[in-house]
Amino acid sequence: YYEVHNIVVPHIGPVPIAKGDFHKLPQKVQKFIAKWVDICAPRALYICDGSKAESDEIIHKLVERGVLTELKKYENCFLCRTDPADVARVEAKTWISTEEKYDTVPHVREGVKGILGQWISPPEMEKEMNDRYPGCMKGRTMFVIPFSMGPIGGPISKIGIQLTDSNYVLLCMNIMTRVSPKVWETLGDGDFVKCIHSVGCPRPVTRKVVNHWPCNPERIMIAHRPTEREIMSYGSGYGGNSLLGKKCFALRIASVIARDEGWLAEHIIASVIARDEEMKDGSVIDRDEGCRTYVVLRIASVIVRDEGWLAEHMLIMGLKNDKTGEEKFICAAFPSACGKTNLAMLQPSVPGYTVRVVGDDIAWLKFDKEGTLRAINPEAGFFGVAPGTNFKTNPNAMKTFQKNSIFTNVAETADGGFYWEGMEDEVDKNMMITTWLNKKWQIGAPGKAAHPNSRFTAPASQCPNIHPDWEKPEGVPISAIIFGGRRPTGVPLVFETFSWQHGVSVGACVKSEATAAAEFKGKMIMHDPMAMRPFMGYNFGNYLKHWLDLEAKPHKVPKIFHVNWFRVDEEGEFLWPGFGDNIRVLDWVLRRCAGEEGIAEKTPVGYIPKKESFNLTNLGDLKWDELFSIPKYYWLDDIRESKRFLEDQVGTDVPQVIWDELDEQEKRLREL
Ligand code: SAT
Ligand code: MN
Repeated sequence: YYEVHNIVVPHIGPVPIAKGDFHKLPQKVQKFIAKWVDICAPRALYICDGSKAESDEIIHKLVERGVLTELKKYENCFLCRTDPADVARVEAKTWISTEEKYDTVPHVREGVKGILGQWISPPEMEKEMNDRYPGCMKGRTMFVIPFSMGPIGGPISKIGIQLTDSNYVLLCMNIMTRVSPKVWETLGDGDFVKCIHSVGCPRPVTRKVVNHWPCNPERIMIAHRPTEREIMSYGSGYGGNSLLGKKCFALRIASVIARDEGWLAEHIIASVIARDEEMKDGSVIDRDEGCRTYVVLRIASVIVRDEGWLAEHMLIMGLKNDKTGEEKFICAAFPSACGKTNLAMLQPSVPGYTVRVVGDDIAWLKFDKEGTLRAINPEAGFFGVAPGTNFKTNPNAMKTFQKNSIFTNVAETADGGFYWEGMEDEVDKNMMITTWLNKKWQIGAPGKAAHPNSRFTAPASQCPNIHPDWEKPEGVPISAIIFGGRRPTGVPLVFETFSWQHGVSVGACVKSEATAAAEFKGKMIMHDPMAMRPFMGYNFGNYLKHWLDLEAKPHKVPKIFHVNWFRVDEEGEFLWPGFGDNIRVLDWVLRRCAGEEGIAEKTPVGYIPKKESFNLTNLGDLKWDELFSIPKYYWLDDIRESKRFLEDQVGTDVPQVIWDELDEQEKRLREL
C-alpha cells in the first residue's frame, strides 16, 4: 500500500510530512496539529520520535549550517550561540489568560504594579495571537514533539505535545523531557497539555538573523491558558521561554492542575458532608436520585481525598546516612541561578553521607495513601547555569556533561572545549578562547567569556550521583522542605520554622538578589515568594491557601527550613564556604527531622543550630556568631517590608493565617 505522506488542511492544502505517520496519531492530536498547521502554515511536518538517530540527523544539519559547533574535546557535545538579544527568560512578556482576572493574579493595591504574574483577558489574548501566529512558520518545518513530564505512564506523570519550528528546541526537549512514540500509546484518547512554540521568524525573513538564531525579541509573548491547558510561546528560542515542558508546563500549568485536583476533592467532600446532613434529617432519603448522587459522591470522595498536590520550583535530593544506612529525601526551593543544581549534586566535604540527586529544578509533590509526601522530578535532564561550575564547585555536573550535551552561550577554547567564568584554574592560562559573542579572548582579559546565564543541557541519567530511584513513578518520600535565596545581610545560615503554617509564611516572604536568569539588571533584593514569582500559575493568595490546606488533611507534613549560603561580612566576604560544606547544614536539618533534641536554640525567627552540635570539623575559622546573628532592627524592618509587600501585591487574598504568623514573629522580635 502506498502511504499518504501529507495532511490536507482546510486553507493551505496538502502539507508534506517529512517524518512520521500523521494518520496513526490519536484523533485529538491530529485535530490539534491540523489546527495549528492551518494557522502557522509550515512548509512541512516532522513527527518526532526522540531517538538518538533523530537527534544525530538534526545535529548533523545544524553543524553544516553553522548553528551548532562541535566541541571536539568531548563526545557528542555541541555549542550554540544565540542572538545576543535572546539570552534569558522574559518575565515582562509572560502572560496568563483566564476568564476571571483574579483566578490568575491577586488583588494588587491600586496604582501598584503586580509582580506575581500578569493577566490578560481572553479577547485581548486572542488579538495578540492573531497578530502573531498566522503564517509564522512559513518556510520552516513544524516539529511535533510528544513528551512526558515524569516517567511515561507514571501515576503522577503528565503528557504534553509541543509544536515548534526550532530544531534547537527539539534537541533540548529530547534531553530535558521523555520524548518517545510510547507517549502516543499512553495518551490514547486522553488529554494532553497543548504547547505551541514559534521563533516568530517566517521565511523570507524580514528581520536580520544573527548567529543563525532566528527569533523575534520585539514581539516575544509567552502566553498560558490554564483552563484549556494550553501554552503559546512566540519570538524566543531560549530555555524557559521555549522548552515548554519546563517552566510553562511543569510549573505554571501543572500548579493549576494540582490545585484543581485538590479543589475538586474538596468540593466533592463538601458535597458529601452536605448530603450526610440531608440524609440525617430525612429530607431526601426517599428520593432515588438523591440516593444515587449520594453514593456517587461517597465513592468519588474516597478516590480523590488525597488528590491535591504541588508543582514547585524545587530540587530533590537523597541523603543516605553511611552508618545507619537510612536514607532521607529533601526538597529545596531557591530562585533561578541560586545554586539548586550545585546543592542537588553536592559532593560532601566531610564523610557521613552518600548524597544523590533526583532533580535539580522542579518537583511535583503529592501525598500518598499513607499520608507521606512524595516527589518526582518531572524532567529528564539538567538545564543548568554554566558560569561558576567547575571541578571544585560541582564535579558531578562537570562529569555529567562530558558527552551528549548542548551548551548555550558559553565560550569555546582553541582545543574544542567549553569555557566560562569559574574555569580559570582548569584551563591553560595561554589558551585562545572565543567568547560567546565570537570575539578572541584570553583569561585575564577584560569582559566576560560566557554570558552569565549561559547554560548546559545534559541528560540526568549521565550524572555520576543520580539516584537509582530518580525515575521511580510514585516518587521518593520527602522529610524536609527548604526555602532559600541570596541574602547578603541579616539572614542566618539556617533556621527551622516552628510549624507548617510558620514555614509557609516564611516561604511567602522569600527574597533574593536578582540573578541573570531573567531580564533584570543589577543586584537589587527582590521578593520571590516560594521561589515561584516568575512561575505562578494562579492567584498567589489561593496558592498559599492551597499550601496551608494540605496540612489539614490526614497528611504528614514535612518540617520547613530556611537557608542562606550567601551572607557576607563587612568586607563583603562570604561568611560561609558553601558548596560541599553545605552537607554540614543538611546534616543538622536531617537530625532535626529525626527528632534529635538539644541541638537547637530557639530564636524569634525559628530554631538555629547550637554551635557544639554542628559539624565544624576542618572548617577553619568561622565567624559563627556573625553567621547566625539575628539583628533585631534588620528583622523588624524586614518583616514590615514583607507585610507591605503582601498588602500591596496580594491584598485581600492573603490567608489570615499568614498575617497571624507574621504578627507573632514581629511580637517575638520586639521582645528580643
Ligand atoms: O531559563 S529557565 O527558566 O529554564 C531557567 C531558570 O530560570 O530557572
Ligand atoms: Mn529554575
